[in-house]
Amino acid sequence: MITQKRIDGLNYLEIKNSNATAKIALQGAHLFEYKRPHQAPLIWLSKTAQFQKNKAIRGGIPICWPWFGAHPVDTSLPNHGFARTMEWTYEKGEEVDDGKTKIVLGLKDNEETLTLWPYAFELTLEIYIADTLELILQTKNCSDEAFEISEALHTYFHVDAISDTLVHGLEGKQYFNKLDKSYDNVQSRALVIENEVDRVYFEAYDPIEIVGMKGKISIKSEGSASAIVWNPWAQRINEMPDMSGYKQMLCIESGNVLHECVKVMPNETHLLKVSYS
Ligand code: TA6
Repeated sequence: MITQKRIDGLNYLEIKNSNATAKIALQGAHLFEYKRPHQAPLIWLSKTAQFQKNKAIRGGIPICWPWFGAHPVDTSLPNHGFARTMEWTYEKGEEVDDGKTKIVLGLKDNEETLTLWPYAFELTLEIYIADTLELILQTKNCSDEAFEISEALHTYFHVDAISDTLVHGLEGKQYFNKLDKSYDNVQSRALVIENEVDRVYFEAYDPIEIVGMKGKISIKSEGSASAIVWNPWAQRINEMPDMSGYKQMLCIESGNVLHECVKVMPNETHLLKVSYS
């Protein structure tokens, strides 16, 4: 069942089937809840998250596009691009299988996007709500010249206790440490989060597992070269009024950022796929 609802300033879809329930805001095509019966939530949402126009929701799966982080040239432009704060069109919603609902949302270039980024495009997000959660982000270049994008599905995962959490699948990968701007780092063993972490791992093609005391989350990606890991920890969280509870969250983001950005030729479509279970 798909119901259109409203929370504070935002419209959203509520999806219920025999496997899961989910909530997706039309602003940003932003999934902010996904739950399975009798299981801990997979996705984290800040208790102080704000549901406001032109503001990204703190938690869930923000879509960073067509640039990730600060704009490479003009830092006055919005952090993580504009897709996460614009209103998307709800194109389709149907139960495609027993316990599996497909939602399709779209965003096309318009007067506002063209002032921020001078290309014609069609962005489509397919979300499959079932016993696994799958997202497919398609970027179609509708202009007559090639463009480059950096992008990420900036997923906030729920963890029981960050201090008892291990991340597998990044061993041996080189990473950029955003905190001290160093590039010459290699992940020697499973990652333990004990402090503020903000890193981009390169050539991160292997599945990633977040392992906690009570269970594990498995992340599989396609069309994604970079994995971003972020936890703001105690100090930084104080700078973000809409963020509370860093001990129960961990962002592991699939995307293509920094030198792993993607060039899309005219009429071509690039796909970024993730599945979480
Ligand atoms: O993905 C990690 C990151 O780029 C961090 O540097 C951190 O600032 C975070 O995203 C959140 O960004 P936001 O614009 O949502 O506050």
